[in-house]
Amino acid sequence: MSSTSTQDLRVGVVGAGQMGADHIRRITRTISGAVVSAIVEPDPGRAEAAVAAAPGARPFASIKDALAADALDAVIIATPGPFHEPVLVPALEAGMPILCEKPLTPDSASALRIVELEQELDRPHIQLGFMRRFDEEYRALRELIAGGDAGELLMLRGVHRNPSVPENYTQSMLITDSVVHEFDVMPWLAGSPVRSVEVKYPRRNGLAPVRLREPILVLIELENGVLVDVEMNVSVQFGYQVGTEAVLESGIARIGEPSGLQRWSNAAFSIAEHTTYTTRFARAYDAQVQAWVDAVRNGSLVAGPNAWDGYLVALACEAGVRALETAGPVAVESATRPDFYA
Ligand code: ISE
Repeated sequence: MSSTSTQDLRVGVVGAGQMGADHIRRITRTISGAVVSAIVEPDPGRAEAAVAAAPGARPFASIKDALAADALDAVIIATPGPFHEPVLVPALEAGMPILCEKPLTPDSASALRIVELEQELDRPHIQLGFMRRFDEEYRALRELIAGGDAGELLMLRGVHRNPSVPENYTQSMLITDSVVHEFDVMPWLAGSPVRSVEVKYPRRNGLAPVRLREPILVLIELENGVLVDVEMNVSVQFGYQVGTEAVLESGIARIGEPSGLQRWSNAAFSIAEHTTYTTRFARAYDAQVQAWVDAVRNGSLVAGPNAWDGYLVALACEAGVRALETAGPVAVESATRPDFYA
């Protein structure tokens, strides 16, 4: 349990569903220098459970009410993407530092509106919750690629497998809810933005819900010529896997292999496998939230992907959703990055 002090950052959490509840538990038990002081959650049952998990936190009906009561110093937004903009706008207008779960907003036009509003402040205030950038293996892979010891990066391969998905998960969410992470992390690994996105359909998994045509193979071309392929597969039943392989001129590097309990029994060898992202990326989420809290407390405010990164990902998602219905690559064209985000 983290100890609390009067200097602790007072964090308001908006949305106490799966990720919001996870962050509330994390801030209360693991993170140092912060407490959960306000919770905005319309569902009474969830709100009650969230307040019970965070001693001292007060429930509010809206972010505006929490801001008016001066109940927070910074905000975590963990509602579904379509509800981000109505929280981001008053929070930015109040000058709040923000950790916003992915996506920034559901489309590039609204993402650009947020980027424009943020530029009325003196510096970036929004960090995006692309937690993979805080995963130790992803960080090591990025360092290895940037170090150049194995030559230039040529290709990246990703596997992104979920055991199953909830009933509200639709075909376009293969892109906007799942591949969205690849649109952030692959350019970050390769040091180059997305140029085009193409989707190919292999044989359909008969175990997928009838509304989904998956798995899909996503081909992402980066501006520097690196080609990325991602297997997006959400009905694999057996576990949760996220892995990446980098093909370099004189070497191969791979991350995301199963690790943990090794077992020999019944004439077979096995290694424990994750079944959900909250355990697979638990350490990454901890590191992400701690880095954000530290950045807010030391005044730098952002310690990871920013709102401009969120805008670029929104553009790639739009191309990806179009690519679900289009033969061949769909181009991504971005506005010019303002110096504010340099
Ligand atoms: C989920 O929303 C996530 O963000 C996970 O990281 C991803 O693996 C999963 O496919 C999404 O549904």
